[in-house]
Amino acid sequence: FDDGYSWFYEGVNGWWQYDDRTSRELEIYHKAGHSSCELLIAGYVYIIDLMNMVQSRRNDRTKKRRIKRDLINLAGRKGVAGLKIL
Ligand code: V3L
Repeated sequence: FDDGYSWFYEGVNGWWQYDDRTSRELEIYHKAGHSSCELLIAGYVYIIDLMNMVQSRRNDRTKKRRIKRDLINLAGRKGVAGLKIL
């Protein structure tokens, strides 16, 4: 975004940046003050809990990943949406 921030989800030993579309959607829900949202990511519906800052698949709530909104250059990201690109 213009302010240098983006959205990230937790991987092993680091953070993955959300894909651009999902990141933009998260930003809209966040700015509008929503406590959670449901987004389609890579073919699965995820519930993103913006209060507790975790995401999980709607049909399997047991696996939760932490998420964060952070400055891109401080986030030490692993890549974007599972792709190891800078
Ligand atoms: N965007 C894209 N893929 C996701 C997302 C998301 N927000 N959430 C989960 N997945 P789960 P390391 C991740 C993928 O939580 O080596 C990374 O993107 C998730 O992919 O049970 O552990 C990497 O591709 C996983 O493959 O819903 O850091 C991969 O893990 C699958 O959905 C390995 O990363 C199930 O995750």
